[in-house]
Amino acid sequence: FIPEPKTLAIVGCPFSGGQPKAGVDQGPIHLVQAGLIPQLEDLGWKVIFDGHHQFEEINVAQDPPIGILKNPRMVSKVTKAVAQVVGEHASKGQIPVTLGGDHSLAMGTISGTLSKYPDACVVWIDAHADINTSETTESGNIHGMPVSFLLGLGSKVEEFSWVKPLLKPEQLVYIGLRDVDAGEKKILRDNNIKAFSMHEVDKYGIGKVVEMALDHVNPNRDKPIHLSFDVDALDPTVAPSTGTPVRGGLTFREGHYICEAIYETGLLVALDLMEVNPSLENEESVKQTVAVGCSLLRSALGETLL
Ligand code: B3U
Ligand code: MN
Ligand code: MN
Repeated sequence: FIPEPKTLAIVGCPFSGGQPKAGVDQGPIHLVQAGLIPQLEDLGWKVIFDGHHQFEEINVAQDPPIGILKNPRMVSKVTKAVAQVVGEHASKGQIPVTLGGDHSLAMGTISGTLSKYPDACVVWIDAHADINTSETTESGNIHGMPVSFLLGLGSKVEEFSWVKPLLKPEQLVYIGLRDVDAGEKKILRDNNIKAFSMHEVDKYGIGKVVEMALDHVNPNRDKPIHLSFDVDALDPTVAPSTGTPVRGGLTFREGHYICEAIYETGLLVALDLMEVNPSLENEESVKQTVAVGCSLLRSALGETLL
């Protein structure tokens, strides 16, 4: 039995250390300034927001690469703090809504969710699989790796030993993939991880894809759901201001449909919106991307068309 929480906790995470482009740390500030909180209150939620996390106590004097992993100590410490905060909100029965920031933060958010709901499933919406290990990553950017840490794949990196491999492959499903590295494709295959790429979205339509995705991770529709939404899952014409745009993405409606369908299950326990970067593209693009971000969150939290 999962009590339906009526309270949201906004976890603003101005963090960019999992990738090289400045500005993604300003994503959460822009989302809140665009009116996200009153918009969610208008849907009937009690919304807690204690300000953006500054990670003040997190001080990493020197952070040379470990192997080729960039900013490993910083990413580890910040995501560990996020896990703590998300876990605390979840244990109070609140729905943590984490605003990124880059997607390395999901190492923290999902660890936090699983600490309270060990049987939760993860629905990961992204152009990318973010499942590189320290062996397969070519960029060394940790935002391309959080899923492998959560699953406990690849050789262990001591700095990240706090991340417990609590996620099992059958608890994870992807939608929207279209830029997956060769090493990642092998990982997905070897571990039998269910993924619906844009090919399947084209073939079956988004309604059927979401149904099949939920049938895989949540066949009886009785397990808590963590939705981790990377805004780059959307087509760059819909969400241009993001660090690694990939053409051929989800339409505005496909993205919103996913959020609406997850809300309709009544099983949502945690939500991430990641990779909004307000320093990329022009002012109009930034406004559009931030507005789409707010609107995806509203859809995942109960806004309906009728
Ligand atoms: N797979 C590549 C690219 C990438 C992953 N996530 C994003 N980009 N946003 C990597 O760097 O691991
Ligand atoms: Mn991502
Ligand atoms: Mn991505």
